[in-house]
Amino acid sequence: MIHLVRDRKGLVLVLVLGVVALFTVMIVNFSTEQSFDIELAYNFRDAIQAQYLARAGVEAALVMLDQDDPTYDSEDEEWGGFSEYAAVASSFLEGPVFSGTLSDESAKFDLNSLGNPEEEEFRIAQFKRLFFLLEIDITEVELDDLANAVVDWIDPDDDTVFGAETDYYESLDVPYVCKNRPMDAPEEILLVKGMKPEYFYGTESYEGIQEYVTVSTGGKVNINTAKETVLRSMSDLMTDEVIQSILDCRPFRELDFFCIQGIDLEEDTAEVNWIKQSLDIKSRRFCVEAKGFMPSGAQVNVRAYLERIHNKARIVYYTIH
Ligand SMILES: [Ca+2]
Ligand SMILES: [Ca+2]
Repeated sequence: MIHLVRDRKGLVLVLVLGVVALFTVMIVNFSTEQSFDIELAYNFRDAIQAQYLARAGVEAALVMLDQDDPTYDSEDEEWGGFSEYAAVASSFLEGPVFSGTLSDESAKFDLNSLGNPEEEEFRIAQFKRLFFLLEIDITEVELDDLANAVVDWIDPDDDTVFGAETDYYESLDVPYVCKNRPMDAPEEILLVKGMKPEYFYGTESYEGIQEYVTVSTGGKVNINTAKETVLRSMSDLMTDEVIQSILDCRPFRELDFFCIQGIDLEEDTAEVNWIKQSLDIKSRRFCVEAKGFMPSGAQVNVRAYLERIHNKARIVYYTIH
């Protein structure tokens, strides 16, 4: 614990979270000077403080990514220890609790890559393989229809070939229009024809796709951080031997595949070339989940997607739940 506190990044977190302490003083003064219901004011104060506590976590993640080496990304870097730093920083707060995780979104399958016509064939196959690997209870026909409907949801036209476009969505009891643009968050897939909540969140008998899908990473998967199931979903050529050798070779500091066994990556086929093109060693999109918790029970969870462009991280999506 002590070495973490002394660490530069740990101190950054402590400093950022110190803002919360200042905010506490401000809010206390505010609430005691009012004549209206004090308890209401305290509840309001705690909710706001929990919110700022979570927000401070997002700021800390931004600082961490700004200081990170952008030439490669792997969990043995300092950002991979975000939850530990958060725990240390939280121990400096008397009463309030802060916790959080920082994860690489390029570890997952980018649903928006289904909208890229150049690789549609491989992406649809990957989407379907992911459902198969997770043993999701869906028939082949239903899965074909769902994959086509996701493509239609994202593609800019309103021409239905095999999937569903605005005509279908406008005919629903609660009508809405087809997005015809990339998804902003993975949960958006729940709006697509044929997608059931259990496919996303899972059931007692199978895991849903929630932890394996993302949006707008650019489509490439980071070979350093990718979940095994995501790597496996790319192709039938990604056998146990290939996956194990990738895990053994980590972390990759350069984009070379000499270390990978069990697949001939020199083979000049469309599938092998697509696999190579779809792998990377760095990421531009990260997700921070931050939770602020006050002793009174007030709790705020924040999820933010952070995008790092030209070595500068910024928030591109922010939700409080
Ligand atoms: Ca890095
Ligand atoms: Ca469309």
